[in-house]
Amino acid sequence: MRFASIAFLLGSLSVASAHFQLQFPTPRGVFVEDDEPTFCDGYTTAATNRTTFPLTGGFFSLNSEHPTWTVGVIVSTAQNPSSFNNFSQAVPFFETTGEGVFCFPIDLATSGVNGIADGVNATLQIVFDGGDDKLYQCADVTLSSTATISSSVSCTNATGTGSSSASSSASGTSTASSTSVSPSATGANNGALANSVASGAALLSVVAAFAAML
Ligand SMILES: *[C@@H]1O[C@H](CO)[C@@H](O)[C@H](O)[C@H]1NC(C)=O
Ligand SMILES: *[C@@H]1O[C@H](CO)[C@@H](O)[C@H](O)[C@H]1NC(C)=O
Ligand SMILES: *[C@@H]1O[C@H](CO)[C@@H](O)[C@H](O)[C@H]1NC(C)=O
Ligand SMILES: *[C@@H]1O[C@H](CO)[C@@H](O)[C@H](O)[C@H]1NC(C)=O
Ligand SMILES: [Cu+2]
Repeated sequence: MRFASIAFLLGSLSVASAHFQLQFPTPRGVFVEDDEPTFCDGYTTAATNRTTFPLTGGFFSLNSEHPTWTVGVIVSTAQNPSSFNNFSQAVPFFETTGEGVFCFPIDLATSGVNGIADGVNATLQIVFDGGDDKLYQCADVTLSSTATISSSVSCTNATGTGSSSASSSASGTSTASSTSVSPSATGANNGALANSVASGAALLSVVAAFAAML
């Protein structure tokens, strides 16, 4: 029993400290790990400094701290969307694997969402599920039929050629990995990783104290 409780606590630790961070387009605000299971990572007001985003040939990139995950994008053309009801599916959900930075195409012009047009303000909400919870980050953009994404914005996949989605996905059981900090994570989120490590260490000492009391 005692071991079971400790194992349970350790299990929650590894799950809670592994999420995702949107890299591009720039998210509404700095990543807040604890708020990521809520609408727009807890940011309920649209940013006024919007990223100019291409109607066709766009992409979004994120850093995944989960080994197996599902991701999709929903979009709203409301000036300040406040509810999931204001969003429509722009990129259908698909499953993929790998930790680190990943980049996926998004073509809003062919998404079939009402109101998508040149000059329109929109909010992209990335919906990510790595097995612990559905997680959300938002980016506020202005759509443009002429803009292209600067070549200084990187678009790469941690696994090189891109771990494909539709492939025979093993069992569907996304087992939580036993460690949250993987050497494959890129340097892009050292702060977030450091936080994960720090909070992990803090929780470990709590677990140790708890174990000592038994
Ligand atoms: C888009 O958003 C910006 C910043 O919030 C605002 O100043 C501008 O008027 C909006 N444009 C349209 C077409 O609604
Ligand atoms: C908007 O401004 C904030 C605060 O200066 C900054 O952190 C963020 O990166 C900016 N967003 C964009 C899309 O430029
Ligand atoms: C957003 O969704 C809320 C809740 O359903 C609704 O009341 C509101 O009218 C919507 N806003 C827009 C701009 O569609
Ligand atoms: C990354 O992999 C996905 C498939 O999982 C693919 O659609 C995408 O084009 C790849 N991105 C790059 C930059 O190769
Ligand atoms: Cu997570």
